[in-house]
Amino acid sequence: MLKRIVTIQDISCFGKCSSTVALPLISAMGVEAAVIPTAVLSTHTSGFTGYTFRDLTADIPQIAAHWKGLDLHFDGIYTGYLGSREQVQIVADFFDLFRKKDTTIVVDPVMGDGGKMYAGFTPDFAREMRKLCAKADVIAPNLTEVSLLLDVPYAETCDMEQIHSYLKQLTELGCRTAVITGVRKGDGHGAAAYDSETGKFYESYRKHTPERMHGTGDIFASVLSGALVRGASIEQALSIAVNFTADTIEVTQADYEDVHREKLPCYSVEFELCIGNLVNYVKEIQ
Ligand code: PXL
Repeated sequence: MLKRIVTIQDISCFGKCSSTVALPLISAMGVEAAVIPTAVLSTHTSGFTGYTFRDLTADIPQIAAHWKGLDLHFDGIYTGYLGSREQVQIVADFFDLFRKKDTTIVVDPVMGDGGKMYAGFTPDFAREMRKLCAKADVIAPNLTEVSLLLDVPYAETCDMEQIHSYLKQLTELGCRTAVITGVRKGDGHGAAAYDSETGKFYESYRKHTPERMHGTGDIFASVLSGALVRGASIEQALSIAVNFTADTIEVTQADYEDVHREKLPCYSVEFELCIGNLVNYVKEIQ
């Protein structure tokens, strides 16, 4: 039977991230995608100025109440960028309302990148976000978000011993599995995971590229969520998410004209050119 994910994150009308990435990728993975928008922005906030921002905090409980009346069932709940600190508790209540035995909850605690918080976020947002991480099955922070969640200094690169220690500390927030994205190892770039129930660690890498590109964290978390809901193990979901994200970065680098290169960080990656790869990765899931 067709599985269904609801993703809870903003709509950035231009700049390909959050919902405009999650919806097509989840659909491409053969999973129905529903959405609760947390805010509507004219663009995302990284690299653009003058963007509009409409906060939809008040709409979320109303959407949840309507859906509860419809008795909707979700196989997955995947949350990303939240539009206000108040939304953290509202989304936690949504988990309580819709979580069933077979629901997989993935929280991407979107708060920052490159050692900096995104515009509009404050340290008390990070403290609140720990509560949502506690209620998730899987969380997928980058190293900036790890530093905010664990209240440790940010470092762009860490050795594996440090990554393993962070992964364990993240699961101590209350989730079963923690994934850290943007992990560097040798000339590789990828992600590492820890399943606190089995005590096993997993890693997956592709070749590192120095250029920063926007939207890749949302691509990773969308694909991770889709793969888990399609029945992949955490090891397989990690590998599919790392490989697809790397595919999108490589295709974008090859395709971008030099004249556009300065816009690359905020125009985001050309994931559309890799949808066929994603369909093939999903076929590998047993
Ligand atoms: O990609 C994360 C993200 C999502 N949504 C909005 C953002 C960002 C990162 O900058 O600004 C609105």
